Amino acid sequence: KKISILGVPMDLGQTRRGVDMGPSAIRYAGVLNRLNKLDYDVEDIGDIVVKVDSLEEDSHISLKNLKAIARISEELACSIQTIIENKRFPLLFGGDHSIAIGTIAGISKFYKNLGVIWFDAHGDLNTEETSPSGNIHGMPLAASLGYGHPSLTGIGGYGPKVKPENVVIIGARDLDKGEREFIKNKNIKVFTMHEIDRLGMTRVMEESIQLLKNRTDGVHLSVDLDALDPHDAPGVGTPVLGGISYRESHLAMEMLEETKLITSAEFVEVNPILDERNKTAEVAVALMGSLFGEKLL
Ligand code: DIR
Ligand code: MN
Ligand code: MN
Ligand code: MN
Repeated sequence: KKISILGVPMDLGQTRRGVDMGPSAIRYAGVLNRLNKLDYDVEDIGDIVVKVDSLEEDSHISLKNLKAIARISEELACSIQTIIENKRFPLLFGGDHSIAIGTIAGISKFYKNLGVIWFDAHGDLNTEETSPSGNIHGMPLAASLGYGHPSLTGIGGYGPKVKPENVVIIGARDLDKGEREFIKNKNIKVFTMHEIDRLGMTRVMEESIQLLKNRTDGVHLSVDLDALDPHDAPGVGTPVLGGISYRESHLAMEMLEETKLITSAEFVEVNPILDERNKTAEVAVALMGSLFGEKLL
């Protein structure tokens, strides 16, 4: 398989500084060596340029950095399209989770029924109306489903990108009121930490894979590092106690690898300023190892 790595050093979707350094931290944690060892043809095409013009934003809009995020998302969607046209697997490094709007806009054009597996402590299902923060990193999944500001839902010139029945959220433990209603109304499959505790990660992954396997023609994996317990992944902007353990997260990646279901992936919210000796970037790279076929024996 051929992999193209693309960094998206965008921190405009939230207010903690440092997540723009995520791509460097992940590269520094040795991702290229790790994937090369697995006999992949890996190319690193560098980072998207994230330039901010302070005069660009409209102060009447409650969504923070809306125009810049929309502009960068369009560029990201274009870059991803090129990667897929070259028959390569897009592997993205964030940046905060708002990058997923552009990622999914680029990918979804190639699939009639794109599936999405969303590892996150949060739902990222807010819209302008329901968001408690105005932070766009809390909205990318809603935008991809076609809900939210038209500048976000219309990236790539089309939408919705994903159908609610093709989405699985895993690891949720901090959902806003509006997000809970959204999940109920749209009947979105969510494995909260409660289900992970009760069923075990094995069953959760078996059910997720079963759900998406026959229904989708490609599956995007979106990993917010805050899905993991802050003990294992402290370098994130919005840590929430009681998350997925290091081993559970690896088991999930290993099971996905066995099924060969995943056709694109992104690892987001790594914030080296909040991290402990690059631990969170190292966890992200280790998870990529498992996702791409590293075996314990
Ligand atoms: C919260 C936090 N639900 C919001 N979201 C986070 O601002 O919309 N997403 N942290 O990763
Ligand atoms: Mn997220
Ligand atoms: Mn999150
Ligand atoms: Mn986030």
